[in-house]
Amino acid sequence: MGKLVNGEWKDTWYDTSETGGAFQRDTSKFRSWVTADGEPGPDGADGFKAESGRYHLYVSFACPWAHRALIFRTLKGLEQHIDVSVVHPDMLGDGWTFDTNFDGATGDRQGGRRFLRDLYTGVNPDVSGRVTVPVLYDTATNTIVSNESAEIIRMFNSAFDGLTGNTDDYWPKPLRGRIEEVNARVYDTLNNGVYKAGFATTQDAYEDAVVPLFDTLDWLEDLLGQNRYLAGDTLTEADWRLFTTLIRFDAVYHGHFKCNRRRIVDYPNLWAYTRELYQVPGIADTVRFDHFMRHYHYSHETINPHRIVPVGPALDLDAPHGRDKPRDQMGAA
Ligand SMILES: N[C@@H](CCC(=O)N[C@@H](CS)C(=O)NCC(=O)O)C(=O)O
Repeated sequence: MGKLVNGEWKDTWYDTSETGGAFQRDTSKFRSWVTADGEPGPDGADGFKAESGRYHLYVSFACPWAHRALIFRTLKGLEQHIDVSVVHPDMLGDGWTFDTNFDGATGDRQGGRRFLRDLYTGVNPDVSGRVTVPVLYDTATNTIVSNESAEIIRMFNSAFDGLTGNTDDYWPKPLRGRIEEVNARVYDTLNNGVYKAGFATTQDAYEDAVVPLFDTLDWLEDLLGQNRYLAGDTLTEADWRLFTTLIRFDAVYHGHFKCNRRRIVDYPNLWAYTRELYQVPGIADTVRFDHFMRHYHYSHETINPHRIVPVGPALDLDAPHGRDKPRDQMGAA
């Protein structure tokens, strides 16, 4: 675990000394956009034209943020157009590496690099900041388009539609207000909330994270008893952003990050909903329990110094989800 300072690698853990023991996530550095015609992105940032075979996606199967990008690549039929490299699940002194001695770790299939940081310094030799996945890389100009998953999934949602003919829309105009509202709470208290709980170095900082986290799970349980999906009857990006945290919760966050008031299997609606999303065609292939069990337990030495990887809960993700039944029978699989 480390970061780049003016292009030089420093092996350091997260610093919580200035924040009362609380973990604070850095903002992503590369924020350009792929658009259908290469016009600037919605915020006016540089635009890159959507073309088949031009972009390469770097992910970790362990990482919930990278997982969003992989899911959208699948949902939108982009496999033929955007190739992928998968890092090794261990994130140790050198950060993410392209070692291949773990099933599913592909190495750098685009440029043969040794470390993910080499991709960052290759683009800007003086770059500073954390070296994170996902990364969307442009092989035509050898630059990083984006390392912000929330924006990568919006690009994948529509920019390549002209190439794929897939016009499924997970960010539909009439639901955008509702999606943003749900995303804001889910991001702060759950997607990032599990990290705030797990990386806290004081009791207060831990409790400040874990209490709102379970308030949000209770709220979602109730919401999913009334609606099939978070924004109503339509499956949207809000659901996929929640899914990548739910699918890791019982295996990793419940124990390793001490989010242990309840498990997802203890919430009938949330658990059935997790199974429903898992069973969407193509999604199960993006879910690699072996990578996330190994990554978190083995990499976070400050939390788990002996690096013992627990065997993990037995979860039946293929059990019928029953979410397509009338509301009053939902969850009763
Ligand atoms: N805001 C980024 C966050 C990505 C992120 O933090 N990824 C983690 C893996 S789960 C990472 O690569 N961490 C490396 C580090 O912090 O040094 C996004 O959503 O794309």
